[in-house]
Amino acid sequence: MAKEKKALITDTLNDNFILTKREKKLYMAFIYVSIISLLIGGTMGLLQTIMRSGNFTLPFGIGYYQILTVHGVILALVMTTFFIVGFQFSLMGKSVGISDKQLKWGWIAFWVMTIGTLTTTIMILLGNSSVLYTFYTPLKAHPLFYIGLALVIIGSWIAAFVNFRQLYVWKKTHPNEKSPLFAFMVVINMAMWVIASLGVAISVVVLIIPWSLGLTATINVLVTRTLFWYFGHPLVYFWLLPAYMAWYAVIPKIIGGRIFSDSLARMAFILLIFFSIPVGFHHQLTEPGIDPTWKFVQVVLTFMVVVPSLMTAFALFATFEVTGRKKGFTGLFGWLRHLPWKDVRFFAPFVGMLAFIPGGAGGIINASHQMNAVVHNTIWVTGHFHLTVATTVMLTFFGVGFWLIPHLTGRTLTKSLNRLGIIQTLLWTLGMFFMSGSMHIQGLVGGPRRSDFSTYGGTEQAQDWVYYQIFQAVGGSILFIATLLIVYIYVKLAFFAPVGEEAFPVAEEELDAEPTPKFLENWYLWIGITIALILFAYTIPFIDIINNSPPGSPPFPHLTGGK
Ligand code: HAS
Repeated sequence: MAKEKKALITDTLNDNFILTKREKKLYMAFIYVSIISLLIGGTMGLLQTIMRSGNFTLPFGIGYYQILTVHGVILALVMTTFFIVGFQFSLMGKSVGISDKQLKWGWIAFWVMTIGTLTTTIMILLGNSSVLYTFYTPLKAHPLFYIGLALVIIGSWIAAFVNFRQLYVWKKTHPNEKSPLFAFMVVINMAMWVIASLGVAISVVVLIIPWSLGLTATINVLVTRTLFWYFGHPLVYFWLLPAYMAWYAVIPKIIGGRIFSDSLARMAFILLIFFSIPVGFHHQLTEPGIDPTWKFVQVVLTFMVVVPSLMTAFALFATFEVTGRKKGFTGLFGWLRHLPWKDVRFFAPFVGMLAFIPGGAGGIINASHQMNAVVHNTIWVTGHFHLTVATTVMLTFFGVGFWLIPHLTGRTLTKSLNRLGIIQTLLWTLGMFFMSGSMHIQGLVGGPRRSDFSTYGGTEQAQDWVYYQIFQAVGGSILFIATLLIVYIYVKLAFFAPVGEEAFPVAEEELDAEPTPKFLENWYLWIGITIALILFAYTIPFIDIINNSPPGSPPFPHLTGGK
């Protein structure tokens, strides 16, 4: 543990660390990259919606798929990963501390991820890697595009192992003590991330990079797609879990309450690691070449992964109600009035929670096999993920930024910045209402996703879709204004707000809470069950895919087809 650290006793139940200047620098470095990414990715989003309205073409031959690739890669893969790694490091630093050596490895993680990001971005900007964030084969990018992405993943693995080490060292010095909730949650999320990203790493390093370098002439499309979605679904939980960390363990403090149940929160995270990985086939339900029995198995597992989110909804309602009643608010919904509506640190994540109600319902529709046939590959799916990741997760991350950034830079959230934050949240919500709402409806009437308007704009059906696309452009423009506003607020919070001490809210358990059962920290058991579930859901169908791939002829060669 860092020698210069002093434990600050904030509560009878919690020993929290004061973050040192040196570690704050590291955590902020990750946040800076994510803010820059938001600005670049948001601008690309605006251009896309305007292009899709049918009234605009880009200069210099810049193509629709090029900006769609920048938008997807920079927002979905880069901005999120940098924010999450930085935020999680701060949670670990706060709850279990960080040593000098771990800090050094944290910087190595940062630089590896940054070099990877720059490499990939340059390749997309040069126009030779417009393969979208899913980089489905047989679309082929420049080898450096994949090498850059591999570096981002390797960097995040380094961060993950630093986090594992941080908890391990803490455990050694606190034998028989329950690990802090933040640290427990971060380790679950990073364990899930490492297990899941192994799939995409194997696909990229073993199959795609040799093929893009011309070392192999063909590639097995279904294998690469399957490995991508083995990673792709847990990827969405990798985004969601840090938002849950804030909902379970930060929001109760902000509203003046306490954690509803430490055990429930841990159980929800354990269920999320179990069921988030063996479900990738629900992205491939319409794909030939996968046995329908195994699609059915993975659909059942997908419905299991809904359970921890329902538990989270229950815990949040309970936190809000219990806190309100303790403060003396009565009646069936009277407790709602106690919530700090004017505090953006609460308001932004709360709107994110609200968005997750339709967002989650949309996910359940997607996962329902027959209904998936209606929405798959339509712009409904784009509407779904703009409600989930771009509203629920993003608004929660924005809410975190309002206290985390000033805490790390030694400044304070002023009343006027708080007010601007509320306006920003409302603008974001309005923009998303227009954009995601019209995407959902256009999807139901058959509007395709990921489609360049110039290729289908002349068709009769496209004339009916134009109105939805105009709504999307209006929504996109409002969202762009909201993006500029959040970047402005963050720059103010990082460099210009008054110097001071902004609190790092860490929620505490009820003083008379039941002790958390020890078995909830049985890592061997949880990781063991996770691996068993993955092997159950993937082994037979994967062998099947390889054995039944048509040999030789592209684009479906046998895995061993080679040159
Ligand atoms: Fe999804 C496609 C199924 C959740 C993101 N999803 C996507 C894609 C993305 C994405 C990016 O089964 C597109 C990928 C691509 O490019 O092709 N999704 C689900 C299911 C869930 C789900 C079952 N998705 C998410 C989350 C995401 C995300 C979270 C990002 C963060 N999704 C699918 C399927 C597809 C799909 C198919 C493939 C579609 C296709 O055909 O291509 C579930 O996890 C959802 C469970 C959620 C709930 C909601 C709980 C509500 C809570 C809020 C409580 C509110 C409170 C407020 C307390 C059950 C916790 C208080 C309110 C007061 C009034 C006081």
